[in-house]
Amino acid sequence: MPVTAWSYLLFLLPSLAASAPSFSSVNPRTWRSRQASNTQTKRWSNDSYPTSSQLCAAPGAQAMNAPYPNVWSGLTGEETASVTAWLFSQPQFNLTVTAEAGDWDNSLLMIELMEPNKTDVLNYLENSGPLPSRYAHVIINHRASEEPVYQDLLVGPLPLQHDTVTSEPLTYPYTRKTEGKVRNLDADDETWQAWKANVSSTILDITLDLWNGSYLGLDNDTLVVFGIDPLWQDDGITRWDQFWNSQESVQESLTLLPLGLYFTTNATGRDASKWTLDGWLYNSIFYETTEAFRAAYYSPGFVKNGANVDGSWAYSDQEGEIPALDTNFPPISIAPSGSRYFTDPDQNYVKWMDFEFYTSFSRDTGLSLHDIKYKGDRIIYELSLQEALAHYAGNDPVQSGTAYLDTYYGFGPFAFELIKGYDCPAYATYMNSSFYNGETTRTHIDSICLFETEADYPIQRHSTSEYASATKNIYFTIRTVATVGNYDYMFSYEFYMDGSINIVVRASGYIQSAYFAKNEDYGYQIHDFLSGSMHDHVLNFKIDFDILGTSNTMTTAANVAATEVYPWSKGKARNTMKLQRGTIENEDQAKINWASNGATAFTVVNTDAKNIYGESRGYRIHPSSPTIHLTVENSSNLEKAANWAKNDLYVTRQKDTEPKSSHPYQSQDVFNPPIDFDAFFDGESLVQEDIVVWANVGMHHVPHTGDLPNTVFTTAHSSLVLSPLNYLLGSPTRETVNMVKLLYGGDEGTTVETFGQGTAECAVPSVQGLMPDLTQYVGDQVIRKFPYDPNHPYFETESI
Ligand SMILES: *[C@@H]1O[C@H](CO)[C@@H](O)[C@H](O)[C@H]1NC(C)=O
Ligand SMILES: *[C@@H]1O[C@H](CO)[C@@H](O)[C@H](O)[C@H]1NC(C)=O
Ligand SMILES: *[C@@H]1O[C@H](CO)[C@@H](O)[C@H](O)[C@H]1NC(C)=O
Ligand SMILES: *[C@@H]1O[C@H](CO)[C@@H](O)[C@H](O)[C@H]1NC(C)=O
Ligand SMILES: *[C@@H]1O[C@H](CO)[C@@H](O)[C@H](O)[C@H]1NC(C)=O
Ligand SMILES: *[C@@H]1O[C@H](CO)[C@@H](O)[C@H](O)[C@H]1NC(C)=O
Ligand SMILES: *[C@@H]1O[C@H](CO)[C@@H](O)[C@H](O)[C@H]1NC(C)=O
Ligand SMILES: *[C@@H]1O[C@H](CO)[C@@H](O)[C@H](O)[C@H]1NC(C)=O
Ligand SMILES: *[C@@H]1O[C@H](CO)[C@@H](O)[C@H](O)[C@H]1NC(C)=O
Ligand SMILES: [Cu+2]
Repeated sequence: MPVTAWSYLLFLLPSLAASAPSFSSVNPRTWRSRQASNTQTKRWSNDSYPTSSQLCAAPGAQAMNAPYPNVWSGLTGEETASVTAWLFSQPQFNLTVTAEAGDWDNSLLMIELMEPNKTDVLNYLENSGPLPSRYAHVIINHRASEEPVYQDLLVGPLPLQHDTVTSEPLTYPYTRKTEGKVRNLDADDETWQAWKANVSSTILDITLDLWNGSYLGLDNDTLVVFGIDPLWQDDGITRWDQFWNSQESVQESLTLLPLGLYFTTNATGRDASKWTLDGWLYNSIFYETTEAFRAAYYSPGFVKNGANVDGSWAYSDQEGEIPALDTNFPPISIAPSGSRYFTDPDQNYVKWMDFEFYTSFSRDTGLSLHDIKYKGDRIIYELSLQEALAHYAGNDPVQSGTAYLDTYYGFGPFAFELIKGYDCPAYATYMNSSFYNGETTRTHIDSICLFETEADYPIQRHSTSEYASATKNIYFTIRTVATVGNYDYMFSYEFYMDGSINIVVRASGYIQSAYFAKNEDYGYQIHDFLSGSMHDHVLNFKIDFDILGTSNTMTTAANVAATEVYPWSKGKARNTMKLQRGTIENEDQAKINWASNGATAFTVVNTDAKNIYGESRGYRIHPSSPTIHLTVENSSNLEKAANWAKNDLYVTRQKDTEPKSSHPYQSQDVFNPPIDFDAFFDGESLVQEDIVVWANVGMHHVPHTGDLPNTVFTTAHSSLVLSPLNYLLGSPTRETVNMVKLLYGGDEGTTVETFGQGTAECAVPSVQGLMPDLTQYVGDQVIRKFPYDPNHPYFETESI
């Protein structure tokens, strides 16, 4: 979340193009018949551990062919290069190569696959219809204009044939019909940097006196200036900015170093000569002019507060006394038989036990899952992050004015290479992710991990005086981490043997803190002059359920208190409870909060698919750890830009015109954003229709001293679980052999029944040998797309 002007400068709007599907004229049927699984298991090379017994399997997923080509996979390198070349050849776009583009040049921000319409994909999958045609989604940063805009375009069909290429404004996924254009409030970034330095230089005497520091727009600046996001848009464009101390080491402590001096600028329009400095704020006193501030500063009795200064308190390195035995190597898991799942790396397809799905990767939201099947039937068409909000509050205008909508920065570009053995178990397998940035495709190697692991509790047990039984709880995870500015979001999708899917978000990294002065109502004082600035994290997920077909209904079952007279109660009323069944009939009823006391179960069912007992088969959705919606009502920062954050969950009719709840440039026009989520709700029936659930996870985060130096994943954690409800006739957890039954207490001693469990009679290399070689960590790979030379694709390699 919190990336601010400083990092925004560095990362100016990259984008995506994921790895390449090979498309041939296959339909799902013919493709499936070609499917062959290759279960050959790789073994550890025995140079590190020669042994007479067989070596345990090395990591690496089993290979198989996906049942059909991944229609959600990103553009191939050639496709991206062809679209780039075509765009540069069209005079109407008037493009300048990104590296040379200034504030008044048009440049190419993004090229990625336009996700195909569900209508077309289902026609392909279910009616042997044609493969959906492929289009590129392009965003041009149109700045050669008095009114700069981001222009969303659709270019295609792919592959581009030069005489049939069409490009049109992309409008159908947005509720606002403005030809795919969104105004760009950040077009004048270079000018803005100069403005900030100019303002700051006018009080150099004061910054030197207060902090022995300067911000003059020079390389040797010792202060940083950044402020609100979104900008205030109710009366022209208002900015508020704050001085921050700069970090003194490689550790990114900047957001812990606020200095408590703020200024506001009316930055309306592109002509900086018309911008005005509208005042200063220090120690809760507002000064309308620099002269007034300076006069007060040099007056007797002016109160100067202290500075937050970088130091080891803000560093995440080991510090303090090492606990007893902590230097002994801790427990680790191993996968002696190798991976027990399949992937088709060319198609980004994954299969584990009775689950299978495809993945895609986008600039805005990172990893998405598609066509999730359980026991051969689709249960979810799409499971994807939509947006992440971090809404702050405070007694100062910068905290009060901050409500990051993080798809602006994008999750894709910040999904860095994972740290093997730390972010994911040592034996995990990995996928790469790619995104488009400034005429290059960047690849983050090993940025998505896949692994099975054993929970620290069994999924089932029971015991009596005669027997004891238990079943291991082995589950499968696909995970990615995005470090968006100071914050690290870990996204995990976990699949369990009971048929449930857990959507888990964790947060770590640096908090964005506030200056302590008079901020008690908005956070705790956590360091010398520091307040942990209160904020809400709300993350919206799209869950497009398809339970045994697309005709689905959201039902409710509430535990309600009741007073009942029964035939057997001899006329006496009994105080008790009942199950109250209901249905979310239409979109007027479809903005939902979790019931108090967890009373109501929400389940997406197919009422035409009843089990033998007459109950509708379905999947329930419920929090598996606390979730929240936004505390702030009618946010002055967000206006209509995050209407999805007001409730816990929503149900809408699936529409090709409503594929997403948010757009990366919502922050640029909060009163009239590209997608007003409220506009999805127009009273339509939701009974046995193709419905989509939009559900929020998140946390109220009031940082305390334990958030220093970094927030920890244990408590900054929120999750939702989707679990079968009357979906099968019994528990599918009985299918695994990884269970045991002990018959004991009889005359013959104890019998151990293992149900045909596999054994692990193999040797591992030394335990140290199981640990990955972290010197192989490489950052990202950059492949130039324009000018494109397929024979010499590597243009530069640098980390971001
Ligand atoms: C690996 O171990 C086997 C069995 O001990 C041995 O026959 C073989 O030569 C070893 N291979 C290498 C490359 O050391
Ligand atoms: C094309 O962009 C340049 C700046 O890169 C600008 O000076 C020029 O006016 C633009 N041309 C047109 C026709 O808009
Ligand atoms: C996807 O659906 C939208 C809305 O119906 C439509 O405008 C668009 O043309 C469709 N895209 C394709 C590639 O058919
Ligand atoms: C910053 O100050 C310099 C020197 O006075 C001036 O040339 C420039 O136009 C100013 N920039 C802005 C954005 O105000
Ligand atoms: C002030 O900063 C300068 C350079 O940034 C440094 O050389 C000097 O030692 C500092 N003075 C104090 C008193 O910290
Ligand atoms: C910073 O750099 C400028 C320009 O190079 C120089 O004039 C100034 O003295 C430097 N300031 C410090 C504190 O080193
Ligand atoms: C900012 O300046 C514009 C004119 O450039 C003006 O219309 C607007 O009212 C000003 N806003 C504020 C908050 O002063
Ligand atoms: C990831 O990229 C690296 C470097 O190009 C490549 O060696 C590796 O095979 C890729 N991994 C997958 C799973 O495609
Ligand atoms: C928010 O807006 C709604 C609808 O306009 C209104 O009913 C409610 O009172 C407002 N709440 C606040 C705190 O302004
Ligand atoms: Cu937080």
